[in-house]
Parts: sequence; C-alpha cells; structure tokens
Amino acid sequence: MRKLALFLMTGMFLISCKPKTDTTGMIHLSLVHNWEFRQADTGTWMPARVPGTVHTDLLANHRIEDPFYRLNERQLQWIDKIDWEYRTIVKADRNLMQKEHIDLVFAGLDTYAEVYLNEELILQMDNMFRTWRVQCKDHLKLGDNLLRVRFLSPIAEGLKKLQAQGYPLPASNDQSETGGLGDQRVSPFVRKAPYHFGWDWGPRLVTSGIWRPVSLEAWDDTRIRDLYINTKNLDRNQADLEVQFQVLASQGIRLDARIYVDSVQMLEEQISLLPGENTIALPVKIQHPVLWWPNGMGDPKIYRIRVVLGKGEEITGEAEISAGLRNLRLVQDPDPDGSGKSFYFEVNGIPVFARGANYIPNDVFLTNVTPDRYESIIRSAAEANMNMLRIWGGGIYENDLFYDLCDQYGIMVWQDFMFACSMYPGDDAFLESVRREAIDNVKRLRNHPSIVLWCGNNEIETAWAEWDENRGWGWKQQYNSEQRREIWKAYDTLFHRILPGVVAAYDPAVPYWHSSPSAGFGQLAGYDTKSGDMHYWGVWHGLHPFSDFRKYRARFMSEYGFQSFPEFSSVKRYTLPEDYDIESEVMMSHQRSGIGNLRIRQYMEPDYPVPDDFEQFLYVGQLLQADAIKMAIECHRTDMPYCMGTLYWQINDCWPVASWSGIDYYGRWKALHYFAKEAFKPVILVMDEKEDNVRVHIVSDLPETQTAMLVMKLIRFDGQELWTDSLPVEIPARSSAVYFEKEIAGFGTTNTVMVVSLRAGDVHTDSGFHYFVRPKYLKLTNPDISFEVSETESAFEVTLASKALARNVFLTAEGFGGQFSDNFFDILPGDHVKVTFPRSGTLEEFKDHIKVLHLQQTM
Ligand code: BMA
Repeated sequence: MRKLALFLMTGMFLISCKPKTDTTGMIHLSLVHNWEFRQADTGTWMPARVPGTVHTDLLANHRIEDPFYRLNERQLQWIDKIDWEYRTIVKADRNLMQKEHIDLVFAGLDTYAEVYLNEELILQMDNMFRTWRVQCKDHLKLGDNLLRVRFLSPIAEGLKKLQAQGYPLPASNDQSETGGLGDQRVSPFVRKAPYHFGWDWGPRLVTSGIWRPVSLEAWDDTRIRDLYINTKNLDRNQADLEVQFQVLASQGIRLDARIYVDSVQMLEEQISLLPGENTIALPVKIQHPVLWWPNGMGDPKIYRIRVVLGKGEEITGEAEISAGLRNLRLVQDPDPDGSGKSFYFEVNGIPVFARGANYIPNDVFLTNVTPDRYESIIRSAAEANMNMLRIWGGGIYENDLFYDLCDQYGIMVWQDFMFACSMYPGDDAFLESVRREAIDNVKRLRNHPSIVLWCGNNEIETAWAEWDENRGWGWKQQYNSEQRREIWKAYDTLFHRILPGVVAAYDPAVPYWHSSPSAGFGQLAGYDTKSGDMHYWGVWHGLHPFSDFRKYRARFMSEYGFQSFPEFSSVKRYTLPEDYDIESEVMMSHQRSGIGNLRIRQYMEPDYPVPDDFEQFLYVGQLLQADAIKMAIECHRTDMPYCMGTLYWQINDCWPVASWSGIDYYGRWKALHYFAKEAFKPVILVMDEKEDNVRVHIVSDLPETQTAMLVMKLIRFDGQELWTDSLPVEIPARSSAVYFEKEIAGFGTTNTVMVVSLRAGDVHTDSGFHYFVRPKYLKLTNPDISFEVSETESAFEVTLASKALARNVFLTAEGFGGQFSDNFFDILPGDHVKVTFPRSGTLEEFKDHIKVLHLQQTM
C-alpha cells in the first residue's frame, strides 16, 4: 500500500496530458503518458512507453539487449512465459466527472489482459485485434485513479487452449522449438499476430503490451459512432450516397442533422432519437463527383465528410471521416470456351492490371513503426509504380495511417483477415471472438477507397485441400475422421460463413474471397487452374528455372518470390566481422528459411560467378533475386488480359534478415525494388527469347492508344554499334503484343547487348537491354567508371561515365541517409548516367563515401 501511495504521489509530478474538449463538449483524455511496468507482482516498477510492448520497454530500461542483434533473440524467450503489469494514474477533474457518460477505450491490447480501475476488475480481453470500450464512470473518483493492466502470458493461455482442444492444430511457421515449447504450437489458439510466433522470414518474439492508444471519452447527450458512407449509385454526373451512423442518445430527443462534404453543407434534416442506440441513414447527392483512382490511372480524390448534430447553434454530436468514391467489381466472367474464369478488379468501369507486392508488418515490435516508416514504405510502393499491396494474413489489420496513405497514393489494398498457414479451433468462444474482431476491423476500415478485397486467409484452403485426398500439405492425414470433420467444420464456419457474413453486412460494396490462393469454392488451387488467384512457388521451393514463370500461367498471381540478403551496410548493423559468412551461426539465425542459403547458391551457380567475397556475394544475390522477379513480372504482364495481376512476395521486412523482400528492414531498396520500379512502369518493353528468335513485346496499361517509335540497336561492349533498326508502332490501350522478332544466330553474342527504346515524339518512355547469354558468360572488361558529383538545393547529383559496358552498377554512400534515385543499372560505353541522392553533409564528404561495385569485379 505504501508503494502505491508513493506511486500516486510521484504520478502527480509527472507530465500530465491535457484533456481535449471538442465543439460538442465531448472530452477526449489521452492516457498514453506516465505509465510504468514490471514483471507482475514482483520486481521494481520501471518507466514504460504506451503504445508499446514489454520487449521494447525492457530494452529502453537496459534490462535486455537489442533483440535483433546477432543471436540475442534466443536469450529473450522467457519474456512470453510470464505475466506483466502496467499502471498509470488517471486524473479525473470536475469537468470530467460531471459528464454523464465516461468510457475507457483501448484501441488494442496484446493480448490476454485484465484491466483494473482503482483495483476493481473492469475488463478482460483475449484478442489483440479488437477494440475495447467499457463504461467506467462508476469506478472513477475525483482526483487520482489507478489504472492497471495485467498481461497474462500468451503462451500459458495458449497452452490451456491447446490442452482443451485435446489434439494439436497445424501451424507450419510457429517456431515453438525456439521458444522452448517443443512441438506445442499455441499460435492457432491465440488471436494475436501470427508472425510473432516466428515465420520463415521472422524471429520468434511473442510480445505483450498496450499496442494502440488508450483514452477516456466523456460526453453528455449524444455520441456518434460508426460513420459510414455507402455509395448507392455512382456515375460521372452524380453520386448517390447514404450517410450511415449510429447515435447513442441519453434521452429521447429531436435534433438537426447536418452533413458537410469538403466543408460544404449538403443536407439538413431533423432526426428523432430514442434513448439508447439509434441507426440513422441520410441521403446525400454529389453532383459531378470526382472519383478515386488507383496509382497511374488518375488522382485519388479524397472527400472529407462531416456529420453534425445539434439544436440551433448548439452542437451536441460531431463526427468526420475521409472517403473516396469509386465503383468496384471483382470480375469473374466465364471464358468464352468455358474453360475458366477471369479474375480482375474493375475500378470505375475500367479493368485494372494489379501491379504490386505482398506486405507484412514493418516490425516485430509494432509500436516502433513511426509515421515516417509507414510513409516511406507506401511511398516506395507508389514510386515503384505499384497500384496494389496485399496485406497478408499472418500479420495485423494495419493502423489507420497505413490505409490513409494507401488512399492518398492510390495503392489498392487486398486485405486478408488475420489467418495464415494454420487450422483454427471451432469452439463457440473462439468463433465469437473472431466474429467480433472482424466486425471491429471491417467497420474501422470500410470507408477507405483503397480496400478492394477482403480475403479470408492465406494458403489454408490449399494446405488442407478438403476436395482432394491426395493434395495439400499432408495436414489432414494426421487426424482421425472425427477430428478431420471437426477441423474442417471450424474452417467452413469461419471462412465460408462468419467472415463473408460480416463483409456482406458491414461493407457490401467490397468483394470477399475466401482464401488465397483459391480456384473458387469447391475447387483446388494448383498450378493448372484457369480461375481464381495463384501462388506460384515452383521457382524457389520447386527448383524450377526462372523461365518457368512463363509456363505457369495464372489469372491473378498473388504470390511468388525469391530470396536475397540485405546489402552489406545493413548486415553490418546486426553482425560482427567474425559473422561475415552466410553459413555463420549469426547469419543463419537471420535466415529463417531452412532451404534459403541452399536455394540461393543453387540458382546462382548456373547464372553468376559465385563470389568468395562476402560483400560481393550479397550483391550478386540481390541481382539474382531482381532478375527472377523482373522476369516473373514481365511474364505476367505480357500475359495480360489472361493474367490481370502480379504481386510478388514480399515488399518489406520486420527485422534484419535474409528474405524475399525488395526493401530491407532499414528501408534500403534492394536491387529488386529498383528493377520492379522499371518492370511496373505503365508502358514497358519486354525482350525475351523464343525458340531461335529474340522478341520485343510492348505492354501498355494506359487507357488510350499510343503512337511511338521503337528504336533498336545492337552494341558491342566496347561501344561499337553493330546494327540498328527502327519501327513506328501503334500501341492499343491496355494491351500486350510482340512487335519485333529477329533470329539470334549470327546476331547476339557474349559481348553484345541489344538496346531497345521507345520514343513518343521527343519523349523517351522506356528502354531495355537484352543480353544473349547468362551473366556469368558475358565477356565483360573493366569499364573504368568515373563519376562527378554536383549539388542542387535538395540533392547531390552523381554523373557516371564508363569506357566499356558496365553491368549492374551498384552505388553506396555508407553513413548517408537516403537512397540513390536509380541503382544496379547498366552504363553503355560513352554514355552518361545521372542519379540523385538526398542532400546531407558536404559534397566532399559525400563524394568520399561513394563506393561503386559492378558485375565485372565479381568475375
Ligand atoms: C508464402 C507466404 C508466407 C511465406 C512465403 C515464403 O506462402 O504466404 O507464408 O513466408 O510464402 O515461404
């Protein structure tokens, strides 16, 4: 008790957060300050950050070492086995206490938590993905109030559930062994981000904590919630909207409702409220609406829509949201010959080829992801000409900011529900928890025009393979018939009833797809399906050659990938020089795919010289990955309109690791991201070889026909031009075709490159290089690269020149934040290439830190 009194006293001296009162008189009191934490019931209280996690608080208090450094993760496995507690003082002043209603709102608690207000238990939670709100006026007193949250070990709770189930459930990526749990995999039972339990690109760090903001909300008469814009009809001339919301009213009352669109009042109407919850729907028409468009198709217009309730001048309730107007369809039309079905998104009546990647959470410690990091990843996606990200089901339903940014940058979101690579329990409590979780998140996110699909899960349908005894990942065969029936029933209930039911009820304009990949209900996805979406892992897992990306066709390719390491300057941040070997214990611990290093070598050997030098090995590995994914993207795009989407695995990382990512944990673009930027341009040239010929394809995602000139050259590595030809071309809107073919014999050799460019008038729209042999057989000579640096107000400009052909020139400026506007590019002899880098420090310093690596050096 003495300790508590002391804490209450010291609490008074800590910075307190000022309550904010809005125009309606509603008080918002943010409770993210002055928290302390400790191991439950014992130990000393230490300062804590909210939102935060136990791990990050232990680190900040120097109780543990950096979890991402070398092998430290292994020492931290005790943290998830015990309980933790957090506390703060809530100061309730007269103003607050006079309010009729006071709610305590937790936007997210990870995961099993008991909340005590003045030592009375007021809330128990068991689902990280839900929002929790509890009326707490009866438990609050004027002055200081102790708010305490006790987090129960997610492992101890999970083990109880596993025991209750009586048999284990499959969870392929749960690294229970690392956690000291043997084969007891608890992740399917715990509604918590699945990747926290480990993945084939992630560590096992099972967090607890107050991971989203917490606040008090106090009001008197009315409170508006769940404001939702339901687009009834939308065309060029008019948008017919239904503005829906709930009003909680203390008493029966008549009020004026006003609706503003971008600050212009569009409607005023009297509404009658009954005491309690009221559902209101008001019609609003916008003349000549401005539509929301995906990146590259037009501006992503965002409207601000505000609802105000009141009487005369007095405002009693107010709510505002952002929304975008777009017509959306997932088109699955039967093919004319009846063999399959299309699978593409149509936005505002226009078919969209989806160009993008899969996305995982940006950190194992979610509260370390700053707004800048969110901005950086979404901007990187947009800069790389992407128009879609798939929020993969093993992570989280992202923060609002993520979707705001996707709305602004025109990035469509394929949103999985958080289920991946596991089967799940089917007891009533679990199913009800998931139903509530789905409602919370669909309601929270449904006004974002960027969300174009709700998808049940990642890879579970294909792993279980209910419709074919001999297919799947060998899961179902482990169970007796009764267990199998039980497990499938849970799956069927979750993904074919509960989740689609929630989407239909709360976000009817957005389609639901039950699993990725899937060929459709009752059919199995595989490499031979002509419907649905596909994950093609023949390249990588199946050791297929890169050229098989052309062979395995899909209507929509939602996953495929190839690994690489982060660049050397990134690797240095989590290793010591003695670890500089991809097989060292530390590097292996930052490589979670059992076959990862083997595969990289297996694919590198036939294509590239395999460098002994560690730094060069990392560099060549990145080129290999970039080649693979570039080829895949080109195959999928040239196969349009049969194929209408390509999303590679994966855009980002959640810690420093070898993985399939195109951007490493520290935000550095790998060769892949630069290559993807080129391959995702709206109009691209694709060169490939078929039988004895080299071919030039042009793919256009543009909405109108283009006329252009195709200029082609054959250049020897010493600069000699051996051949040239040009061809006027007309490129139809949204098309893919071959425009030129030439026999290779007597043309392409080991020391020549075919350079093709496309010019529309004076504008150079794309260019591409085609080499006729694998990189390791290229007869490269020392290109003798020279460079000059100049500066503008915001950037350094580096101009490079080379005497002979320079292949895959990789620039680094270690110690300088930011990245080069282009990298891993080729320089033709006699040509100049100019790249920029964000300016910081002096020009001289920057120049001294520039390092140039190119392929010939690895030979
Ligand atoms: C896909 C994903 C992830 C995995 C990746 C690489 O199947 O859905 O589960 O990390 O492959 O193996």
